[in-house]
Amino acid sequence: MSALPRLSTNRSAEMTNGVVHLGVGAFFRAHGAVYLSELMKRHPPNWGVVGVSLRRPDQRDKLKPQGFAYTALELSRDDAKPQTINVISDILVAPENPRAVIDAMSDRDISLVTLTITEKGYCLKSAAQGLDFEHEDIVHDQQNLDRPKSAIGFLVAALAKRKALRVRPFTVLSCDNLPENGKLTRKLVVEFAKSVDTDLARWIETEGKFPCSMVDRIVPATTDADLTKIENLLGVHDASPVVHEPFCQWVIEDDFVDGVRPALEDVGVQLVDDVAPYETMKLRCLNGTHSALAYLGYLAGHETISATVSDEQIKRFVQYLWAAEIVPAIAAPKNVDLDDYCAALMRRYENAAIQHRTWQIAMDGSQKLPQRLLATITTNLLESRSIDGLCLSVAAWMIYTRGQNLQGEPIEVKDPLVAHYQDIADRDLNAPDTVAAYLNLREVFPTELAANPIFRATVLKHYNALASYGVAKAIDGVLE
Ligand code: CS2
Repeated sequence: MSALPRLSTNRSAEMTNGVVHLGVGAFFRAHGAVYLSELMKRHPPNWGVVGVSLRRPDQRDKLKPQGFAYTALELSRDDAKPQTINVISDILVAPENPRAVIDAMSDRDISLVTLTITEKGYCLKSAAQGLDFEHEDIVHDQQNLDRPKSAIGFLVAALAKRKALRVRPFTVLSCDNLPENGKLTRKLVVEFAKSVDTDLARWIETEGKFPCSMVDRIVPATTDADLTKIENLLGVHDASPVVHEPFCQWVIEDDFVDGVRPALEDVGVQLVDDVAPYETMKLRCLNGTHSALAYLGYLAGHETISATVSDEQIKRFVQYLWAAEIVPAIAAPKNVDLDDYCAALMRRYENAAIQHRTWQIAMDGSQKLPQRLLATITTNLLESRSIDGLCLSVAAWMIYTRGQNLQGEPIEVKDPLVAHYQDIADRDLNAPDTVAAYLNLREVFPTELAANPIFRATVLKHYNALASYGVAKAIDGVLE
């Protein structure tokens, strides 16, 4: 226990809540909450946040004794800038009291519900197939809508309560790295609502708003070393700070229920008519290469992204991926030069003050690959462009999720499909059969792509190269 005084809140007594946020992990606390905190300094403080932890009490337990204030520490190569964030007024732990969450969401002062629940929090069967009605939380919520477990269940339960109380719906703002995240969330909420109450589904369809958004800031998991850094900088103990890079971007489709929203444009948020070009750029240029770096970097023995790109050959590989396989496949948003965007991304990756573990990004690959890598592969196949570097990245994911690195040491694989990967490994198949078994995972690979002979052969070629010769030689095979 630290001998230093605890960080405490100096929140304005006038602050009222306007937002409920589901998923109070490090990303939201270093991104959306930072924008809202900035906003509250200039406007009447009526966009305070009630946070909801859908699973564990840890965040609430750490933050409650400090009045839900915490430090956001911006780290660049030669500077560390702490800022106290004071916009969260409470954190509700859903499993302890799901009704309290529904009540908070149906409060008429709340006009916005934001979400950072990660890809798997949406309980998707696959992007094309929609909601997974066999998911245990969805099955549970259909039968117990008064005490849901899933985010989708909470959204529907709270919207139902608002409808019954004749309160306007809140706007649902998804802030997760999924394509057309707003449209997708609308689709899942309406599908679920239809399965419990068709009138409600119709009301949500006609009255509800689900703007799409693109969010961007690199936020590694907080470590004990970060806690110490903050103690040294501020002379206080903060039980749950967040660390982040200087870069920050939030692009939101300007489509809110009755036009009611925080004036986020005053604090640098871009409110636009169409988020799609921003989102495609970010998912494919940033998240696509992030996943490639995570698997290849981990297999090459690198612990962090900055260490991975300090390997000159891997750096050249990422630059090749952008130039030859990713950028030519996408349309730039207005006034954005994609080459400049990618060059800036490389500088962000090189920021060694941010210790972003390859293992952290490698997590939940089954939920990430489709929008980050496979979508670009599909475009390139249609447009007869190279898919070599992207397929090497997919092959690296296959090797990684077998659960052993190239030296035969165990890897702790975190992914909803981990049992399937284990099953494939246990069958002790040869390389072509292993690749075929992976390509049969319909949760990840769309049928048409999985059947494409060029794609199959290219993944197998790189799988063999990686398994036989390691990362450096496999990359050589793409770059030469
Ligand atoms: C990362 C993202 O963990 C991951 O999968 O690719 O969290 C990434 O850091 C953010 O999307 C950056 O905005």
